[in-house]
Parts: sequence; C-alpha cells; structure tokens
Amino acid sequence: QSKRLAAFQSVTAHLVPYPHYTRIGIGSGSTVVYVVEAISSLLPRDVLSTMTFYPTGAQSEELIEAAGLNLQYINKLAPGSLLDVCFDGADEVDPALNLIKGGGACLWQEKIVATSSKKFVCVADFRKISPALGTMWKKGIPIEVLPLAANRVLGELERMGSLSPKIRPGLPGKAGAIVTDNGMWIVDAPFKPLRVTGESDREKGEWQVDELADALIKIPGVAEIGLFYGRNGNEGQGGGAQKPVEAY
Ligand code: DER
Repeated sequence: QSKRLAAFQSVTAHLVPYPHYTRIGIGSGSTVVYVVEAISSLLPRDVLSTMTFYPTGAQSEELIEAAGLNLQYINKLAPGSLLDVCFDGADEVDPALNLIKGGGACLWQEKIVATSSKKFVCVADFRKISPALGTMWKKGIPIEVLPLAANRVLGELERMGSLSPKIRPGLPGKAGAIVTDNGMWIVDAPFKPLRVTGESDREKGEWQVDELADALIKIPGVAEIGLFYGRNGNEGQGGGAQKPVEAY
C-alpha cells in the first residue's frame, strides 16, 4: 500500500491546499489509480466540479471518466497556457529527480502533459528511488518510435552503447510489438547506470543523463524518450520535461 500512501500524500500536499486550481494533468500506470482515488476522496464535490482533468492516454482517460471527473484533452488547452499541476508515476527516480518513465508505454502523451504543467508531481514510492537511473530499472529507457524506423533506431542505440536494445513485444493476446495509444512502437534501451553529473564517456557507453537524453531525442524515427528531467524549470532541453516538484 506504499503506492496508495504516496498518492494520498502527494494530493494532500499539492492539490488539497489549492482549491482554486482548475486544470490538472493525470498520468498513467498503477500508482496514478490511487492519485485519482485520493483526488475523489479528499476534495469536496463542489471543488471538484470546478476542476478539469487532462489524460495522458487511454488508461488515464478511463480513470478520469470512471471517477466522474471533468475530462478535457490537452489539444484544447490554448497555446501558451499551462495546467496548474500534473500528477504522474515513474519507473525509477534518481537523487536529482530525473526519471525513467514509460513502463506503461504512455510516455509520449505523459511528457506532453507534464511539460504543459506549471508543476509536475512525481508520485513514486520507495521502490522507485535509485542512486542512478538504470541501477534498479533494468528493462531499459523506453523510447517511442515510428514502427518503420524501429530497426534503424536499434542500430543507432547499439552504436551509442545500449546493452541489447529491444522492440517491446506485445502482451499475451497481441502478436507482434506493443502498439501505443499513438500507433507507435516502444524500444527499451538498457544503458549502464546514468551519471547525474560529470561528463559522458561515450566510448565506454557511460552517459550523463542530460547528454544521453539530448542524444536520444535526435535519433531519426524517435518520437519521444522516457527520460524526464529538466535544467531550469520548464526549459528542459532535448526531450526534457521540467524537473518534478517532489517525489513521494
Ligand atoms: O509508464 C509510465 O510512465 C508510468 O507512469 C510508470 O512510470 C509508473 O507506473 P506504475 O505507477 O505502475 O509503477
């Protein structure tokens, strides 16, 4: 129940004290199920009726609808305006609050909504906290790719020192690769544990997290990467999102 506790803590800290918030992003995965439960149970209906919730994929959309919350899509947000806050999970969190995300194959819309929010709250229990990305999440960095380019991307990742990158297979009942909400494939790219600071040693395949993110996003055929990080607030470069406010 540590995921549920983390979810209630994060909603108590970052939404309950702000009943004037009107636009909230909702991520994807199993922890976020508890975030929606916390929102529904901790905020009075009259406050909830003034709030609109923006999903990050099919599962997130279903969560919002099933909770009877107001649903709207990020393409309806006027250019230049931002959501007040976004809650989402993570697969791994390093001490600088860099994240690996995409275990649920929803990373592209998650990053769009995360970077469209003034505040990004990562809800991650103790199991996700790590000294360096890649030390406990061994499946690799999830990368959303155009199916046509998947093999080209695999080759480029190997050249960059990824340790046996793979196209994510479908689940039982789905022959072939996983297909995301956006009709794309996911490539999982394991690397040696990522350095938070210092320089990359590309010859040894040892990367600093920001430099790897900047290199991955440039590979032709890559739509988005499951590395969430920032340098200064919203101006994350490469594929970066702003740094999450807090990890729970
Ligand atoms: O796919 C994703 O990015 C999810 O948010 C994932 O990172 C967290 O999933 P979990 O809450 O089920 O552990």
